[in-house]
Amino acid sequence: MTDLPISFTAEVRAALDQGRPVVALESTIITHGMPFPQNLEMARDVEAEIRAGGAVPATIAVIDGTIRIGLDDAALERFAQSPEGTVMKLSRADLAACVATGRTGATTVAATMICAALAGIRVFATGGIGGVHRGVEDTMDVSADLHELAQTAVTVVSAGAKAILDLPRTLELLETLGVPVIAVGQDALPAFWSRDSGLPAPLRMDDPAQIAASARMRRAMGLPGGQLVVNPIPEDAEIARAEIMPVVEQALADAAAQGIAAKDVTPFLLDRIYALTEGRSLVANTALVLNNARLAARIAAAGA
Ligand code: PSU
Ligand code: MN
Repeated sequence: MTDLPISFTAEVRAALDQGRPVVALESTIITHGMPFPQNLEMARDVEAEIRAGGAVPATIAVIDGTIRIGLDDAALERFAQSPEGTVMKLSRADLAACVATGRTGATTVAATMICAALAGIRVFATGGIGGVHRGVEDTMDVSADLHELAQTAVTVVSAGAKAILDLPRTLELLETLGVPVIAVGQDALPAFWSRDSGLPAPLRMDDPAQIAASARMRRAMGLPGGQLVVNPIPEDAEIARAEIMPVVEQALADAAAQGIAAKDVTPFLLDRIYALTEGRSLVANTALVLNNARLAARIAAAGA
């Protein structure tokens, strides 16, 4: 049996041992989702938001082959400033390979869920999840995040999925995979920068205690897998659909023209949209991550 190389910050270890609420955070959003220095500011602010909500934040990454549960400020800064191509973007397919070969990588939603579950953390806050890409009939590009939600028991708090994705197909696949998609405070599925995707969300729960109870019930029933919470971006930070859609179309056209594929698709689109909105998309992105952190702390405190 190979020992698992996993290490915890003292703060996270103590909270888990004492049964206090802990919220996991991903690191790909830092290395591949936002530019420096806004990524570092976001990473620090989101941790502060979780602490203010009475929970302990645990940003997750792999450093030199060790799964790290909780990053200190020096590690956050190292990730935030990492030159392009030096930190792997880890999902289910390459997490173990990265650890076994002593490399360094940032965890996506899928890989963060795996590490959180290994660490005994049941709630995770992020911005957006990966999904079924538009044009999937040609590319077969479906994020491993969806299949992870089907098999790993972590409640993921997101602001929905971006309009760069095929949202109806993303919802269909989540239903097929048996993943509950739970909107908070409204009936509509939120679409990341916009509060309303134009699609109804399959489930709605306005009370964090219901979301926690639903996670416990899945465990009691022996149902594997997690839950996807979709929390609308705060109104004052929203970019309306009519405004963001042409930008999304432009970014998608640019990706097609440049032949962007596989793991590079999502980071490329995020970067293009940032440039095309002159930074507005990033302001919205940061606001919704903080909003998700607040909700995740409440779900963790309610005993998910
Ligand atoms: N969507 C966002 N922001 C992000 C990501 C997705 O709005 O930062 C990141 C997350 O880490 C997510 C990953 O898990 O991209 C999905 O990548 P892919 O589409 O290659 O599976
Ligand atoms: Mn993909």
